[in-house]
Amino acid sequence: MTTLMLLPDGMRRWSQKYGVSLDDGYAAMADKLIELMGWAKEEGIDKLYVTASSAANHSRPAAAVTTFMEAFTDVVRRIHDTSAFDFSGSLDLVDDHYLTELGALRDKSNKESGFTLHYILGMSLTHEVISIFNRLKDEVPALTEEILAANAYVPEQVDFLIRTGGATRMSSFFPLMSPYAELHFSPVLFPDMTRADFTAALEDLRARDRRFGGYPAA
Ligand code: GPP
Ligand code: MG
Repeated sequence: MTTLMLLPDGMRRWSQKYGVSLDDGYAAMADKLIELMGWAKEEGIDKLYVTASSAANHSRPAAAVTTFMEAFTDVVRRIHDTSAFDFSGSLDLVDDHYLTELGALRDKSNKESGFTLHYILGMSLTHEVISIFNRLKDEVPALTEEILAANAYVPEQVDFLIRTGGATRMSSFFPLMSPYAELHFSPVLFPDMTRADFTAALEDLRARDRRFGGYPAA
């Protein structure tokens, strides 16, 4: 089974391109995310991680934070009957009422569906490592790889990562324990993504020679 992480970037530019409000741009993101979940299921993907925000995104003006938090929460309101849902991240950065609602949606989401949508909120490698250290420093003699893995925001190895929106940087969206994640950068603004774009991204990723630091197979 393949684990995919999606960085849905480009909503502000999409809103400007089509002359609509930021709220409408993020509503288009929500629709596209639900559509993409269907494509992912068709492609045999059973776990979709979505970077809902970086830690830095939570320093945007309050109205912009509300816009993206509402849109991401709305997706879960619409899909929790048909998919499992989970979330993790720098949750201290997120308003309590969203955490309460997302927690309730997680609890009643469909655990039997065979497909999980998992949001990472407030992504930041530094926040992540610092919070793990501060939480455990009086309880364990030293940080180990096992402790990091058990407490990481993304609780498993990510195989493939797709970033839309044209930027070829990771910002702080890197999954800590996935050093061999294969990266695909798409110029498409996320709400414009088509099935063909998604297929092309997966074809590119599946063609990669994955060696995990070793020599190629003889
Ligand atoms: C950014 O779109 C998207 C989010 C806040 C979701 C998570 C962030 C990622 C970068 C994956 P935007 O508002 O930054 O649009 P633009 O890139 O057009 O400025
Ligand atoms: Mg952006």
